[in-house]
Amino acid sequence: MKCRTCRGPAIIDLKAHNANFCAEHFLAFCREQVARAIKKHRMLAPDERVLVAVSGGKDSLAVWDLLLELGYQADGFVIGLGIGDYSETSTQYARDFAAVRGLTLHETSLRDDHGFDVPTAAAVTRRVPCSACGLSKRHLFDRAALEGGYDAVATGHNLDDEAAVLFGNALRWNTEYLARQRPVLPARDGFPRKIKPLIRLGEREMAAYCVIRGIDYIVEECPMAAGNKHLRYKEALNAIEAESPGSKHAFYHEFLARAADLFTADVDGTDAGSGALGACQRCGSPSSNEVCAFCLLVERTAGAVPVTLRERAGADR
Ligand code: Q46
Ligand code: ZN
Ligand code: ZN
Repeated sequence: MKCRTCRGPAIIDLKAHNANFCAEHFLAFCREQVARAIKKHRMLAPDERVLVAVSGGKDSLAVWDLLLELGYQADGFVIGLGIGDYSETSTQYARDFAAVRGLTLHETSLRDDHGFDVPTAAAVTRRVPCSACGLSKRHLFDRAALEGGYDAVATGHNLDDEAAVLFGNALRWNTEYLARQRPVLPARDGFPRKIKPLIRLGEREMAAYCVIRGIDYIVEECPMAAGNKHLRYKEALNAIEAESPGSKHAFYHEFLARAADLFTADVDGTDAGSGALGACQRCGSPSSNEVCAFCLLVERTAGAVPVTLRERAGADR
């Protein structure tokens, strides 16, 4: 197995690209894929500042590293979600990554700064944990980016993530979500631009990237993701990919090239935004209601007896 670039011994084979690479040229390949995604989808201008939504997992640390390698001014932001040991450990990986490299990492804790955590919010709202968690992450990342004067928020969603979401939305022809599934959401209504620079790289590539770059990350999945539909969609796509390498890439990127625009009208027709959002009376964030969904969650969870992960798991059975 020889490297496509230098013909030296290769350490990874990428069937979807019909290529093998040595460590050095694999890293160059990853940088090139991110640079291509940024350029093609106009994610960032060279002098713009970007805030990376960091979880401590491989994708978010890799995207932070790659943006810095490509010369962007990138700082990190991590949220303590209060999901037991998982949150403690993942936040520590983010801190260590930043400390070793002398980077700026902003931090907030749901429990310490906002009075609740994800397991408690899930119990109070009687909804799946990812619902309160996703809402809190979006709100806090947006707010941190605006307060810090960042031009964009970058997330570590990779090709496997995006293909799985697309698969789920296409299975049910969920046109409202299909219309929003783009690697760049422009700044609007007081929300910062959102970008996904890893859309040309998959899980396996990101894990290899971290190993080669010496990036330590939390390997275990969030314990609250168990039973998540996206995990099953990923498995289904992996089975297809094994038979037909390159399918995931074609599925997602051909959607962007040929189909995504067909759903644009839905965005303008159904999104409550279109420039008319007011400000939340509590926190000042853009909101179509007097009080935003995050502040309502803070209000609903105030005074609730904290639910530990173990109790929550028991309640699910
Ligand atoms: S952290 Fe939060 Fe994820 Fe855990 S509770 Fe769900 S959304 S799965 S990326
Ligand atoms: Zn090489
Ligand atoms: Zn608010």
